[in-house]
Amino acid sequence: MRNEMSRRAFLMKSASAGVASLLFPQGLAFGRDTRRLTVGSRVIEVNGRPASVFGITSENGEPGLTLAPDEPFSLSLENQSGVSTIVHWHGQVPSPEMDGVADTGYAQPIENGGAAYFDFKPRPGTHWMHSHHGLQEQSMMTAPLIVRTKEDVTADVQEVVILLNDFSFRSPEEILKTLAGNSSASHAGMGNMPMGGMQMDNSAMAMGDMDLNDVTYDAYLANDRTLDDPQVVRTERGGRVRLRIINGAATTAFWLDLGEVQATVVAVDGNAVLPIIGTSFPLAAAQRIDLILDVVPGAVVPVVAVREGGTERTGIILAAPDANVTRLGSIARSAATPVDMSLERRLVASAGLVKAAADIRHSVTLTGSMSPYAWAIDGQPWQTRRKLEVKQGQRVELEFVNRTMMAHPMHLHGHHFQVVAINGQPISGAVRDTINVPSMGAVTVAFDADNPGRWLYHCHNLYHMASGMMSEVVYT
Ligand SMILES: [Cu+2]
Repeated sequence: MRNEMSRRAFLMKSASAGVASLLFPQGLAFGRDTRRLTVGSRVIEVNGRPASVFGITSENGEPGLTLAPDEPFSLSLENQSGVSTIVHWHGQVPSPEMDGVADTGYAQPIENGGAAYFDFKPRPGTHWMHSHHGLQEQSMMTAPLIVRTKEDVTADVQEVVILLNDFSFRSPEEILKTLAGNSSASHAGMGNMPMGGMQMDNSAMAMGDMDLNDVTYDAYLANDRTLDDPQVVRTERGGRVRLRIINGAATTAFWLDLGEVQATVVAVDGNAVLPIIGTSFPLAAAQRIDLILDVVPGAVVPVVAVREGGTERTGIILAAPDANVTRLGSIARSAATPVDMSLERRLVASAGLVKAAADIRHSVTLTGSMSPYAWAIDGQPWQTRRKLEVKQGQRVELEFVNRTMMAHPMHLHGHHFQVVAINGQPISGAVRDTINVPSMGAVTVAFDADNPGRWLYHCHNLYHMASGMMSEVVYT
């Protein structure tokens, strides 16, 4: 793994340095079957206005990548975005050279016009890809990454992928600058009080003392569209649909709302769970959920995602072949509650970790506040981070203690973990790669240290991560 400098790792490093195309002309380094992803820029229409965003597309121009059962993750990633970038395969657990991050030193950003090569055995499920460079994720350098199983292929189910985004006409740099500016003067000393004014939404406020929604957006998108002009998917065959929903938003947590229609949760973060039936489901940033539902003949089923604490919503429409579709609009009648742990507590992994005592326990504290806008782990920003040491083969328990007034969706790279306690209460929860740690709450996850290297773990609120809520797990 780490100690052998594999040819693949070398390819990746060469590619990162922008010389791979010279060393390994296309088609030589990899077989004819090598796939290609292109990072580019594009213009979409949001609220009737043109918006310049990034995109990641496969050979057929479709967003992201869908792999067939047993198809390797073997591809060249070509950067035509106009800027340097690096793309992380969220939910995949390759060796660290293939993880698509620069912070841990295994790879360098890919320059504009350059390419990088990736080759590993993919993990099945609903995953996604996004820039792990600067604030590009906010500008929609995000796309689905679906790895299908043989069972998926044989199931008589129509698969529908939904990628959610939060969108602003302002640049992410401007958003961060304004957030950081909130630390000054009038807000100093106000602790965790939510703020009104330009960036902080007046509706985005305190539910109790909790802070929700750092950023006010111009729109929320589902597959690039708003609910004023949504994607309409006509159902096929018997009307059974598997929704693969990805929260690719930079900061926003959503409540998924199916109205009266019941759906069955079958997987979270690409990992099967024992079925749970419901009509609404919370989804924190970076999390995924797979739902199965039936659209009966003549029916229209809006799949709506409402921003927590707000009335803004997005979504798509599922409609039986001959059903009349009426538009919903982007504002819900009443505000959604904050995303909570109600579903998390009920989730049970279909295949959890083998029962074992922890060999090592780590506890970290999530710290920071809206004012000053500074987020950290154990009070330490990335530059002075405390590294969590583990050894290969260990069962690791990692406790996140949230001492802040916001929830933080915490993501560990290179591993999936099982949720084993919420607020001190043991559960045999879901296997995931991103767990929402509630405000002033605590969550413990367990994982097997089976992927040596240095691995980021961080809050998946982009601006929290950018302002310091990131550290790493290091194999010693
Ligand atoms: Cu956070």
